[in-house]
Amino acid sequence: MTETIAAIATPRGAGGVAIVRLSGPDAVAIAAALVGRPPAALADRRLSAGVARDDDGARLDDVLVVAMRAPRSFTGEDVAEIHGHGGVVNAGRLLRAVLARGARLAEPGEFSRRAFEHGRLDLAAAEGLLGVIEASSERAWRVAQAQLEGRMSERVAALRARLTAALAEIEACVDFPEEGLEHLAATDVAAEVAAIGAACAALAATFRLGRALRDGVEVALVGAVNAGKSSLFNALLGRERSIVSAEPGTTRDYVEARVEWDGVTVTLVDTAGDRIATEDVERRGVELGRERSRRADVVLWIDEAGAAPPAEVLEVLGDAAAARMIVVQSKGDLRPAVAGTVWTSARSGAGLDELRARVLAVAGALDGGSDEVIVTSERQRGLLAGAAEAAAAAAAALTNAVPLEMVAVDVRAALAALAALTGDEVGDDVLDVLFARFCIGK
Ligand SMILES: Nc1nc2c(ncn2[C@@H]2O[C@H](COP(=O)(O)OP(=O)(O)OP(=O)(O)O)[C@@H](O)[C@H]2O)c(=O)[nH]1
Ligand SMILES: [Mg+2]
Repeated sequence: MTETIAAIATPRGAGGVAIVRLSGPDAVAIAAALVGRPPAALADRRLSAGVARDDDGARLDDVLVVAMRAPRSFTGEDVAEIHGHGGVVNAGRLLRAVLARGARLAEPGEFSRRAFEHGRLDLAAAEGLLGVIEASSERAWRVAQAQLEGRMSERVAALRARLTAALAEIEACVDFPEEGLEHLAATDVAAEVAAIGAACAALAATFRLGRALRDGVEVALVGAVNAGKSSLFNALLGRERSIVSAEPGTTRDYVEARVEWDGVTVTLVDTAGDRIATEDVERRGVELGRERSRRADVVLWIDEAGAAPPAEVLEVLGDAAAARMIVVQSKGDLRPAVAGTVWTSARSGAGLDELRARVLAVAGALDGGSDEVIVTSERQRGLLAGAAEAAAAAAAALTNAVPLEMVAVDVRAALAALAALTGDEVGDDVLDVLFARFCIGK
């Protein structure tokens, strides 16, 4: 027996309306009882006004109640919603009243999970749904809506269909070696499997952008004392947030601020200037700045003369420091541009647009105008990378004349990863395709 679950579906706090949502076999009966009516009195998908009362008949709130009976509901089960006035206490009282009538408090994500279990949305779409709810920029929202709409699932389904067809060819050759092997060579299954693997890898690689859109990117400004870091930080921010002065060693602690560039949330981190500090406070400040810079997605090395960072700085920044570093020439109004740097002036604003674009490019988040099918979760990325690896292994095995049974194992592993992405299992579809394409009865 499935239990009937209930939860407040609207955000906590003061608001015009709060919604208590129920799903499960008793959802409609509980909502109806709350307003003192029989379940049949709630017409499907029609709002009914009523007075919600607790078990003892005490008045709780004026509400609107709606029943959405299975299967035409979000979860695919009977769903009911109670729309009451907003407010933490009011919504809490309504929720307690439905719990008292037999509903159980829902676990996080349990409504969506039930929707998935009843086939109302697949796993990729469920992740898209989460992305829509969590989107902090228009661009992140667009990507999430495309995923909710099924773009990722369609793409994965197409790859699965191609891979299933390739597996069918391979399986046929396992069963009928003489006729099969010639057929396999003629259709060039190896090239097809390799192409599918490459497509999976390309899709997995979009996660850099997906993650940037979801979590934002961190950009640390580092350099020697007085290099103009805080001035550039303020100029990029468009307001005076960090203290600027001609005195070297002005910034003691790191300072953070958020901006949005091209729909990507960017956290700028201004750090204490690098020098052999004599005071404890400054030394600690430099250390904290370095720690912060080590985990930044992009590091701006700021220098008035446009000089590259010393080896010691690259060492401190650790892995792949050079790949995520941009050398920025500061105070450009005082000197001509040095080749190989981004030439900027905090005073005149020169070069700031170019710097923003370079930051997004290094973070892999440049707006290419086609943010349609973007991997937005580590789960999806891992599965696609796994599928890519297995497909590449299968393609290599095919060209190296490894026994076909073993090739089929790799192809099945790739298929299983793709199936897991949308939450399906590899079913009998492989066999279905095989039998449909070859005349087994002969
Ligand atoms: N002409 C000119 N001067 C600048 C520019 N940017 C910064 N300065 C000057 O350079 C000096 C140092 O600037 P800051 O922004 O405080 O430098 P910083 O790198 O944050 O310095 P510390 O925090 O001490 O490490 C100040 O006197 C600024 O006015 C610029 O674009 N043009
Ligand atoms: Mg500073």
